[in-house]
Amino acid sequence: ATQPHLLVEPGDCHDIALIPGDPGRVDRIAKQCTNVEPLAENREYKLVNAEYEDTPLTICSTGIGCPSAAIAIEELNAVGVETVIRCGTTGALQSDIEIGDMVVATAAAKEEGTTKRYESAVYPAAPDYNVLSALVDAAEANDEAIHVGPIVSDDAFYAESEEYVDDWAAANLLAIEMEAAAVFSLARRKGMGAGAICTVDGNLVEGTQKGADGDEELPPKARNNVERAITIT
Ligand code: GMP
Repeated sequence: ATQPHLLVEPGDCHDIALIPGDPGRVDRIAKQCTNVEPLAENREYKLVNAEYEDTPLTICSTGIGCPSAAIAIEELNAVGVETVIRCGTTGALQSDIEIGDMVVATAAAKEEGTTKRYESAVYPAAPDYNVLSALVDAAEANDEAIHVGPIVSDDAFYAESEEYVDDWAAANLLAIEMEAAAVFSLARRKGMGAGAICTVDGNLVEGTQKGADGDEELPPKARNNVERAITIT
């Protein structure tokens, strides 16, 4: 049946989906692909099918936050997608992580309400090992500045105060974003593969906030990296 939010049905999508948060990034990723075929567009969800170096993929935006990302994972699963890779943005929590660097998540703290509706907070939000190692290998092969480690998925962008940021930084979490916990937890529950590679768009401990400019993008090299990563998974 046609899914109520993504507006796709079984058979429409490829096995692997790249899932940025921003629907605008769907087009920017698709520009680097061939055989681009628009699938659907509704609210924050934009979907296209495409090929990157002979690998067929679906690109689907999740919107901002775990509630919206959880709907995307549920409906991608319902139409047969097997692997989801979040390629988004994140704010650095360590001073040695620079804007434009990449963060590959080995876990996501569940600082959000969505996964608690599915399971107790003791269940881990972690990527699939095969996807994780493929992302690291691909990023290293591309000579990216990458940082591999745990991140936190928060619900409240504008409540990330200095004290709050310092707390997570002291725990040696690398970065903060808003979707990975839901992506990892739901994918695990559904038996899907999941991973996340995010470009750093600000440094919260250095006081460099995410830019107000909506068209700050992944640097071209980073975008290539994200897509190369896909071909390896
Ligand atoms: O601007 C919020 C969106 O970008 C969300 O989709 C987050 O995943 C991501 N993001 C990038 N940088 C940050 C940040 O510093 N804090 C939070 N909460 N989200 C960020």
